[in-house]
Amino acid sequence: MTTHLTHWGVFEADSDGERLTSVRPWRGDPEPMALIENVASAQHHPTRIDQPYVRQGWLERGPGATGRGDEPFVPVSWETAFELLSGELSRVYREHGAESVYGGSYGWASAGRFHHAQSQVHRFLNCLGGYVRHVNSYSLGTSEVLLPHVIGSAELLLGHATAKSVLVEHAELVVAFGGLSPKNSAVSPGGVSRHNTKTWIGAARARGCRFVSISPLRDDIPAEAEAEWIAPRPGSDTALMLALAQVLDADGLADKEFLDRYTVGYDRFVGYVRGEADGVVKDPGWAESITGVSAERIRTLAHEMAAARTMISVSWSLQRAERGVQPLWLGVVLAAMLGQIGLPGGGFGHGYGSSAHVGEPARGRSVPRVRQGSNGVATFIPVARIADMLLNPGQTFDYNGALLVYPDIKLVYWCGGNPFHHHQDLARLHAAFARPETVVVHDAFWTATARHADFVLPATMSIERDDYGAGQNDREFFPMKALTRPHGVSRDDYAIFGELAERIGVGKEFTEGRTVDEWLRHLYEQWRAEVNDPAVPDFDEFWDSESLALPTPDPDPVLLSDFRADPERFPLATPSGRIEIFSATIDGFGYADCPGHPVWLEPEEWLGGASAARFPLQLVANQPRTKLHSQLDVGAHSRSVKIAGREPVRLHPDDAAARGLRDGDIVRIFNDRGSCLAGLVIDDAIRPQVAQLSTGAWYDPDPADPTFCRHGNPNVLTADRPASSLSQGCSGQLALVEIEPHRGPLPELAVDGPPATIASVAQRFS
Ligand code: PGD
Repeated sequence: MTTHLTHWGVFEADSDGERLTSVRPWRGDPEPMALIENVASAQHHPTRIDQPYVRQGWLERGPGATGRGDEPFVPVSWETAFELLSGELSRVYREHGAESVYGGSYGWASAGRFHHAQSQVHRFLNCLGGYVRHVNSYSLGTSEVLLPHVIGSAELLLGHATAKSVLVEHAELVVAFGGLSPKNSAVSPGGVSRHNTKTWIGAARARGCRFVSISPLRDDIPAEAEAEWIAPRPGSDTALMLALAQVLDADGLADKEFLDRYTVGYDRFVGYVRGEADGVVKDPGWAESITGVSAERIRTLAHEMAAARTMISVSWSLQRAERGVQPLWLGVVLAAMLGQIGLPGGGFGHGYGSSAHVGEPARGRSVPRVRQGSNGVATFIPVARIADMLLNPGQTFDYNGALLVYPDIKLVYWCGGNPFHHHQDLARLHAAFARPETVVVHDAFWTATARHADFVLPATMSIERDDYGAGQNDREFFPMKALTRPHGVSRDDYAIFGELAERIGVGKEFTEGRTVDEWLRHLYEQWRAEVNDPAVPDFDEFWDSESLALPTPDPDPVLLSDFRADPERFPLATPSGRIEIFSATIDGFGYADCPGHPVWLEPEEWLGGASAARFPLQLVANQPRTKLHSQLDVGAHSRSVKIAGREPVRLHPDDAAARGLRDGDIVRIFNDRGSCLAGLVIDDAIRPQVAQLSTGAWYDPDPADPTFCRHGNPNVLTADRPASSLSQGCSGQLALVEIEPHRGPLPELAVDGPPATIASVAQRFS
């Protein structure tokens, strides 16, 4: 029996060396997740990549895009793959330079610090001279850009939030914009050992805390919260928040003392709320017509917030949308108006329901990690601008006050991510991936991204290699011993890069002459020396232990308590040192879609807009419940909820009835960008006029039509439109759609098996 860490939890497993024979939740986890069932069932699935492959056209004609994503693959030996790919990398770096290589390679990959896929690919490409990188994430692309202007740093809210234990003890009212989703808070980058969402929410409720969940989905908060459910039109939370601010101001409930001492720009903001410039008072009546929430409830909620110790929580999903800057900024503004920032149980939180690590006390120390080296290329893109970059080399674009230029990319190297899962408007991404001369992908599975590559190199799963890891703010550091041998002839990303580096002449720089075992020891012992704590054992003792407990110096932190106590001594890292309700910096950028303080700006796609006449349902493309992103979509738990193999879409009974749809029907969801099939689940936990189709079904395009996904990937429907000029962040959470019954025979899926391969060509190249 050995334990193993995943982003979604720790499990104990028995193995016969080839496969896991039994998998159980780790004894230490009070709320284990069924997601662990995906691991063993996916390991030897037919979609596992068993050996290296090269696209037929690339083998026969050399670098060039024609046929990418459509042609069959040729199985080749590792020797052939290394020979061809090392030659191609050398050619591209020699002929076009490092700025022609996109190595941003976004993705969650697997838990484990040494085999962290992005660290490995970045280190490798840095040894070759560098690469065009990405900044920010799909999760938090807007927060990461906005929050430094408003409170000085995003990390404050993510890594140093008021602890959940403090909320349990002190919060009287939690107003959760975007809910407190139990499925999202079960996951954390790098792993989570003890799930606790239901526990802390149940304990707070038992103490008398009230929860108000503001979301189109009733189950965006656990039943333990016994929450009041308020369901505004998706994308209209900004108007609701402005009306709450208006009541606080008009009814004399705003904490003037706090606003004067700790913030700047309130006057500019409150003038807007009062309608001084545009003549529109942002009162509850105004907000009711936008949000659909009764003016009376908005008014009473503002009073309840002012009367109680109130935590305003904004989920990450709210900023992953068009105009995503506004509700996030307003969450901070409302908390400032209540004057409770820095007090236990009050103030502002961002992501208590979005990732397990938010609200866990910060660890006193990090864990060992691989050094990525230095990048010889300065050029970067905000991560969600990948398709724009590939389609528009040389074009300029805005980002956080700068005017940047897209580079001309010849080679894309992806390792540990699935852009044909995570990006918006997949047909457009399909067109963008037809631009580079060569695309290289390492993955364990035949994802849609692997199918859009020229070189497909089989990577091990984390259960097939030795590693160690700990999630962000998680208190357990786990040895992760290999549980089985690798599937087929797959290799660790490190081994693949090591061999390529050797052939290109930078082997010593990449491997520093160490095997995996030597790296694990070296990094651990280096870390142990830095930590200098007698309680930390040597590597051998750690390796044979179940886990090592990591200290948390302050188990019950309160966000910004030091700033509240002494704002002169502990200023924020904003230009004013205070909370910026009006940011002169952002105002100075002159973006029409992002002025200097939060405002209501109609999104292009929302139920109150003109396009809702043709597409009257708001699609919520949120995170899935039965897998992490697209990972292990072929696993047993993920498959258990599919309907005729398609991803489930949830719809309110009234909307289903209006379309003559029945539970279990296969439906077609469509808009002007694309369409997909899905299996219908009728559920009154969904707000009327909303359809919920989570992300994660592997994109399975009709061979003749990349806009049509046969499996149910919502990203054929979402727009590749930045959340704002400021952030250029992902806005994939919402889109307008219509739904109708699927007519005609059900098309077969192709993505649940391997792609077409040609062995006869292989013989010529072996
Ligand atoms: P994953 O499915 O986790 O999705 O996008 P991301 O690309 O991170 O992809 C990880 C891939 O890495 C998998 O294919 C897995 O098999 C592979 N992998 C795992 N371990 C290894 C390894 O060791 N080596 C190699 N080479 N490969 C490995 C997630 C992204 O999607 C995120 S973070 C968010 S928040 C976004 N959310 C939304 C959303 O809310 N709505 C929409 N419409 N779209 C979104 N997309 C974004």
